[in-house]
Amino acid sequence: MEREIYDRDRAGVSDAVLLEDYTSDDVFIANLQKRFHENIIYTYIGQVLVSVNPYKELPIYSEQDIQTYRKKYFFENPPHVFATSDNAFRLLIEENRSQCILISGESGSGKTENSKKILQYIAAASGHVESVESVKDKLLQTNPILEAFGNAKTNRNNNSSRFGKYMDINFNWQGVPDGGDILNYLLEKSRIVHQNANERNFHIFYQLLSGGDEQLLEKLHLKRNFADYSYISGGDILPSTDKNLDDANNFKVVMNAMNTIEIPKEEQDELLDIVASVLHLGNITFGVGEKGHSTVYENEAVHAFANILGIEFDQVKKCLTHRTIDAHGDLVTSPLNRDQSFYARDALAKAMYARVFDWLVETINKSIHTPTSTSRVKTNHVLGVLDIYGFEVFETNTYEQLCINFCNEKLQQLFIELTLKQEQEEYLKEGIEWTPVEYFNNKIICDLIEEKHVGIISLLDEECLRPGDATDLTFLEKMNERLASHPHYIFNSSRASLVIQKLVHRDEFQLRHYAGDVKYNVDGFLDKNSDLLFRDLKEAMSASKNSIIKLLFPSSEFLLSRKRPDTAITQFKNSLNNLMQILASKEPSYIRCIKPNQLQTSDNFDFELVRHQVKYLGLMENLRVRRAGFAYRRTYDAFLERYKCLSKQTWPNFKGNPRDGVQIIANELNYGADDYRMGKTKVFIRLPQTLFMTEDAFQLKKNYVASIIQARWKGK
Ligand code: AD9
Ligand code: MG
Repeated sequence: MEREIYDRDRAGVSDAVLLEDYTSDDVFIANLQKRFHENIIYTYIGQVLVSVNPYKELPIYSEQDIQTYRKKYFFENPPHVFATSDNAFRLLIEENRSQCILISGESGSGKTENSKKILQYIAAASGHVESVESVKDKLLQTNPILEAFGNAKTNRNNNSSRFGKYMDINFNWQGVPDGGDILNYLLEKSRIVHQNANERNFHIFYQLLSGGDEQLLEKLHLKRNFADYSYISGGDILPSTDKNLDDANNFKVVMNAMNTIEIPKEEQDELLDIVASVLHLGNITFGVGEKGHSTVYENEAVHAFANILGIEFDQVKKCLTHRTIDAHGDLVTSPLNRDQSFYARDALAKAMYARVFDWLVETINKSIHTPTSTSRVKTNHVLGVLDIYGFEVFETNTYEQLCINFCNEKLQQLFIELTLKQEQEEYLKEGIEWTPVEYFNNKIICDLIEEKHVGIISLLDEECLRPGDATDLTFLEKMNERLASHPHYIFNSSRASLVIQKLVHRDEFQLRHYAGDVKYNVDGFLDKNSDLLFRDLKEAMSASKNSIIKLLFPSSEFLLSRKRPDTAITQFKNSLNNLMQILASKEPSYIRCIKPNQLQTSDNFDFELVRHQVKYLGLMENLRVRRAGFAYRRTYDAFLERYKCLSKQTWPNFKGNPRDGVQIIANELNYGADDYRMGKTKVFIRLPQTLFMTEDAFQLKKNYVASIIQARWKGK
């Protein structure tokens, strides 16, 4: 039976480029809504895939669905993440052009789920080759491990990724994945020591307590009760019915995945030792002793912590209550007060966990690196997938949001570089008449944040390194003074308008981002950016018998280096710039994810919530640019090869110049003069409708020919 694939207009339009009024966000969103209520969650804007989280399992990801999208042109099937995957996969394999798929959207919009579908598609579509099955399996199994350590339940998403992730999948000459490489960004380490109401710490803590057997828990001095551990009982500790939060079962899944990744048993044990030791660390408390100095309450937690990590008990006590400073070569030790001890304890917990997370990523990388080349391979056979936080605009935005929104500005820059510029250049190269589209170039905002010496990051670093009385507010004053005249920097001053004075408080500044205005509160900026760890803590860690901890806190860090390490935001900036270089060397595809409601329920489409996301994802601008140009283009050869059956003059073989052949078909199908342009090597089609019409004629012809052949066959 002929399968119905031409459901383009079954609900709304499958490509927003087809909307009559493409300037109205109401119309655009109504189209998404209509489709959503028909369980059609994917829609295109040209080549960009828009995905709306259905919050329910839809039967659209089966093996048969994979086959439907295998080796098909983009426009032959309804929009789908498999179409985006197939398109990238084929450009990679058939044309040797390395690819990346960039997924963005706010928390809970479905980025991670879509990224998993891409991996599922690639694993299935690349066929069954015995020698690499184990590599594919490993690639798939990286997810449960990283999710256990890097995901948590938040108010926005029960399985929220609290880190950004970029994964390269490498392919061998047969077009089969034979390795990969993962880069991770900005783990939200503050979650280790604090969670908001109804949120949780990272999954692994609950998994260990729920899924570890008696013997293991005894060895780790742990009880099965979440409420016993202060680091994980601040938020939500109630049992949940969410499958993502089936902790006991997920523990087994994670441990199995570690076996698949071939993390040696001893390292697995040491890893769990560290997880347990962080729980114990959180239970260490302090009192006030002589002269107001901090003292450690000698409870079970201190013993357990020292014991598990193999650090002398006295050294643990000392490092949590003292601070040693290297004053021009002289080591000077002074006691901490109680508050400082709590601060040191939390800083240690965060550093331990964040470093272990990096170690885990590196360990996974060692296991999945391509056998033929040991590290970061620079072949053309690479498909990258970026699953990273979208723009964040909350009631209160702070240091973390600045980092995240900076990242989004950089990605927008890349989008402009790779897509808009490239598009305009192609028209020029092909000699197509073309009025350049106006678009806002956000370079000015990237510069405002990252330019050397004058940008926000430099000013923040300057304040962090300045000895003496630097505070969050002196940092703000400095920015207000130096950036006062910048058109994208807004702040409260006696000279500002009353509206701004009311809007932006004295401890805030506002940035005019490409997607809209965001206010940032400076509270905590210096502390988070300096990210200091007292020397005594590093020294104690480096004395640990746990070989992972020993490796992660090398003595060289406090013995040799006098130079301060880069600040957190500078490290982030450098890793982002590195990422931009990696992405710029590839051809991008975009998936923009949308969350339909805040309640995480199915069949509920909150129009205003979606409007907000459409704005911050820049979708209307996407659509405007796409409409202004030509939606599709194809080389004359490729176009003729597919559609030559549509004219007697070109069928079965056209002997002349392919350009003339395409012209014959365009005439035959009555293309309007404005519907297409003939370039030097390609035909450019303005709207998908024209292409759909061509494709429909092609399908009709194909069916007609097939029925004639069938009739003849029967007649015989
Ligand atoms: V976060 O920034 O990491 O907090 P994501 O990654 O954007 O976020 P995620 O992919 O984790 O969101 O999706 C959230 C939840 O929505 C998932 O746990 C699923 O329960 C649900 N979801 C998302 N996409 C789909 C889908 N295509 N089909 C069914 C989905 N459920
Ligand atoms: Mg995610």
